[in-house]
Formats: sequence, structure tokens, C-alpha cells
Amino acid sequence: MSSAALGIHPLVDALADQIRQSWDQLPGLEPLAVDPELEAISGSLDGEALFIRNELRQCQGLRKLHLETARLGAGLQILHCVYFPDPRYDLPVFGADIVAGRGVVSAAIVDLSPVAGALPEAVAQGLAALPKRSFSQERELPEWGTIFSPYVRFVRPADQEEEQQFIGVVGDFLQVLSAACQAAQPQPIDHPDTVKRHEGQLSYCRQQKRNDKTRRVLEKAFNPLWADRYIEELLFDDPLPLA
Ligand code: BLA
Repeated sequence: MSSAALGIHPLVDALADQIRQSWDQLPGLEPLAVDPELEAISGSLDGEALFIRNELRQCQGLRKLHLETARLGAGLQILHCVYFPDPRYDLPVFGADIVAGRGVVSAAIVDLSPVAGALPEAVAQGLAALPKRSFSQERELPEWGTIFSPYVRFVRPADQEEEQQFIGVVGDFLQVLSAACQAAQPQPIDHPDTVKRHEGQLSYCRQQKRNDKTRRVLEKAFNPLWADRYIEELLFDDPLPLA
């Protein structure tokens, strides 16, 4: 079925396409198995079509690239994307989330988030050098949002022009990350910096799990036990222990 037939907001669709296209710029891109039960989930909620599509990849420097596109009941459409670094590499977490309902995008967020206190110097410089793009409606970060970098963009795009502009911002962030992945060299698994980045990623996952809005939607569409497993095992799974 086409995404229009499934009622996917054009921003969700366009951004998902751009993200998939950007994978080709990453060094050593490889498939990563998705639990077949989670790859394509469909059902219905309050008589509305419900589906989730999950795509996973890995590449040099990133242990898991995750793209989820979902329609969860009465008109709620979501794009959720997180790239988790391999803690041996000095790389940030890439995260993007779009929440749309009834043709309106209420939340569009993108960031390259630090896992070692601050962003790697080259990443911070890359982000600082990006063209300035302004949005008419900036949103306040929630209290758990201390994990995000000073470059985070969290907006409510007001019209199609701002939606296009948001796609531009995500493209810019992905280019900065792709350059960082190309340049990155691994450090030993027991290096103190690796240990610090591992802890930073655990903390990133812990904070994201405090977003009750995600949990509530999944609990309603499925059930609390399912939602909990999905969040723990797919959305924000911890990096493997170092030893
Ligand atoms: C907000 N996330 C939301 C909202 C919903 C979801 C319903 C409220 C919309 C709004 O405030 O306008 C739901 N998001 C989901 C669901 C999934 C999802 C069900 O990804 C997955 C199945 N969230 C992330 C990531 C980031 C993120 C990776 O998953 C950022 C990189 C951010 N979502 C985020 C933020 C808010 C949000 C900051 C606003 C929270 C608030 O204002 O309290």
C-alpha cells in the first residue's frame, strides 16, 4: 500500500526517504537484523489502521542505525530515528523525532547529542558552521532533555516551507555525522574514554525512557508489557557491556 493510502504525513515520508538515502554516505554500511516480529507490525486501533515499520543498519563507528515510521491510531504519525555510536568511537548520538496528527506537525526535533560531556570538536565545529535556518515556533525542551546538545532544534513547523526547512536541517546534521564517521578511529575497549562514552550512552537511553509521551502512545496502541519490551529492546536498548 502507498504511504498516502496509509495516511502518512508528507513530512514523515519525505524525511524517511532522505534518511534512507543518506545511509549510502556512511562508511561500511551493513544490514542489521530486525526481530521479524517487529519489522512490520500492523493492526488496528479504535478502527484506524495501525502500523509500524522498523529498519536497522550498522556502519563504521555506529553500532545501530534505527529508523521507525509509524501510524498509531487516530491520525498520529511518527518518525523516530536514532543512530547509536559504538562506544569505542568518539561520535555523538544522532536523534530525530517527528510527531504529526491530523495533518499538523506538533513536534520536530533533531540533534547530535554528546555522550562524553561535550560534542567531539570536529562535530561541534561542523554544526556551528551550518547555515542558519529559523523557524517561527520554537519549542521548549522537556525536563529530561538535558541530554541534548546546544545545537538541538526543537520546533513546530508552521507550514510546508518550514517543513522543507526542517528536512534541510536534518540533512545538514547527517552530513556532519557522516564526515565524523569517515574520520573516526576506534579506541581500545578498555580505554577510559570508551568507558566514559559507554556510560554517556547509558545515560542518553535512561533519559529518553523518561519521555512518558512515547510510552503512553505505545501502551494505548498495544499494552504496557509490550510497550516496555519495545522501548527497552528496540527504541533505547543499552549498548553491550564492555567486559
Ligand atoms: C514528544 N513523542 C512526543 C509526543 C509523542 C511522542 C506522542 C508528544 C507530541 C508533542 O509534544 O507535540 C511519541 N515518539 C513517540 C512515539 C515514538 C516516538 C510513540 O519516537 C516511537 C514509537 N523522542 C524520541 C527521540 C527524540 C524524542 C529519538 O524518540 C529526540 C531525539 C524527542 N519527543 C521528543 C521530545 C518530545 C517528544 C523532546 C516533547 C516532549 C515534551 O514536550 O514533553
